[in-house]
Amino acid sequence: MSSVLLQALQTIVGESHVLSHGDLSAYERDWRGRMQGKALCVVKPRTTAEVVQVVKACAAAGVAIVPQGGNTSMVVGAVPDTSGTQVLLNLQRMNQLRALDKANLTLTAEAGCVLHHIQQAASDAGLLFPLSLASEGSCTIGGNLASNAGGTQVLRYGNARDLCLGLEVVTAQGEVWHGLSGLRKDNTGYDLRDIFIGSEGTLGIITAATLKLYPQPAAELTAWAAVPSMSAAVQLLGLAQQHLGAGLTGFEVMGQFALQLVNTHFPALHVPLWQTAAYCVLLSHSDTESETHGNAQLERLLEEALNQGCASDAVVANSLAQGRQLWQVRESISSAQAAEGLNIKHDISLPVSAIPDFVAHTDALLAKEVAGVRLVNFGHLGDGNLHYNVQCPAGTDASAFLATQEHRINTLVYDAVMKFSGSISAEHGVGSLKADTLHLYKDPVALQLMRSIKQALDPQNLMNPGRVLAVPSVAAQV
Ligand code: FAD
Ligand code: 2HG
Ligand code: ZN
Repeated sequence: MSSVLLQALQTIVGESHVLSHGDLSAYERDWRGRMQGKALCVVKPRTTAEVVQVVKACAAAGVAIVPQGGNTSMVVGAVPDTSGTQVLLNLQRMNQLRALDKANLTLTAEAGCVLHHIQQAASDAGLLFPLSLASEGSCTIGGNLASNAGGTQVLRYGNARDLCLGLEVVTAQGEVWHGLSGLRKDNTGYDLRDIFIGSEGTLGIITAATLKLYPQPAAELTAWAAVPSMSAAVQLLGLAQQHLGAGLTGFEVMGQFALQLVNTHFPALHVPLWQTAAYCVLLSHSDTESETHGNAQLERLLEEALNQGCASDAVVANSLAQGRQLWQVRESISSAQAAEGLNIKHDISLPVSAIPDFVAHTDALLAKEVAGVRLVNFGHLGDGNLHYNVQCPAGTDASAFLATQEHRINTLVYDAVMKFSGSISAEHGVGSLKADTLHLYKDPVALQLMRSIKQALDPQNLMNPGRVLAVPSVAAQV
């Protein structure tokens, strides 16, 4: 059967775009090195019509499909399992910009367009596409929407869901939903777009999207501040909101050990003030008037923060280039963590007001329960989103540590997240890493509704099976 399917897929997309031999680790291994899968083959369609044919051929053969964009998922969402039976559908060849409507402030792009190219196309037209992630040089807009990505400008512009007006989707049955509307208002029933956004490839294949654009700000300014504690960081956030209003586009917090890792693994980068305080904050301000006006506002904010004691020191970038260097430090934390070794990630969401108590409680709990554990705590504080990550004790074997401690650490952290009314995924999604955990922390009625949607849209369970909703065990089915 599999050789018949392989031949059918070769006929649809062309022989050279079906890969089944050689080193396929770029497709089969996830970015974090948590999973090495094995695909039946990697299929790279060029058009929506080809995706339709691929989906129909797989459905007829009863073969599962794993959609993949840039393969930067943090939750093992986009690589096949180890069975060698799943077709990996890589969308990277679907990389055309279909339209840019300046008056409507919209851009329509195919799913495989790399995020950075979309940002560039908007900028070339004198506009802004504000979705911004450290992986933007390789992640795709299809992957961003499928995982409802967040990033560093959510505070001002929202997450991927908020930036999307319409979708084109190939359903699990191989039909095309032509939903590429550029409408900002459309109350004609259930919002199908919002069902596919964040569905992590489990309901259908996103083949194109119509995205919201914004005017470019007159000036972009960046500041870095050392802060004595997490509660001081939250106090500084409040001040920044008061002083900068909608101009505050990003507010990131970085713990000392996270910055130490950047300092160690990227010695060419200058990491300011990291040795002087428990945390540093990076904030960006998009001013609609001018650089001089924006700078003056930032200076006033920082002066007040220093006076109130919620910052102990601060620098304002004196050029766009210097601002970019500060952001590079922040965006290198994930790679520095990877260079330090395998690790445990907790991409958690909390009410901003609860974050200082959550951190005090959970830092102490982990220090007591897991001797020597190293916390890499950073994230999008302005959105209430922490990357509360865990590195094994120095000098220990990371794989062995994860094998024995990951489940226990996850339970400690996620139970604490629940205690403080949070969520176990803020922006990375569930993937396969959290699929077995979700049912412990999600409302049972919500889970039942999600299963009903999955059953209605993908009754054969062929779209990225085992992601988001774990396959129920036989015992659970009876
Ligand atoms: P993939 O990893 O290929 O896929 C992600 C999920 O979407 C998978 O479940 C996959 O099956 C599905 N999928 C992909 N394409 C499609 C499609 N066309 N149709 C249907 N389903 C599809 N995430 C954040 O939210 N914020 C961050 O700040 C952030 N920073 C990151 C920094 C680094 C260094 C890295 C490596 C990752 C980061 N991520 C972040 C995680 C990741 O980059 C994002 O989730 C990104 O949106 C994934 O895009 P991708 O194209 O790589 O998708
Ligand atoms: C970021 O904010 C990403 O840099 C990655 O979401 C977070 O590595 C992580 O845990
Ligand atoms: Zn993040």
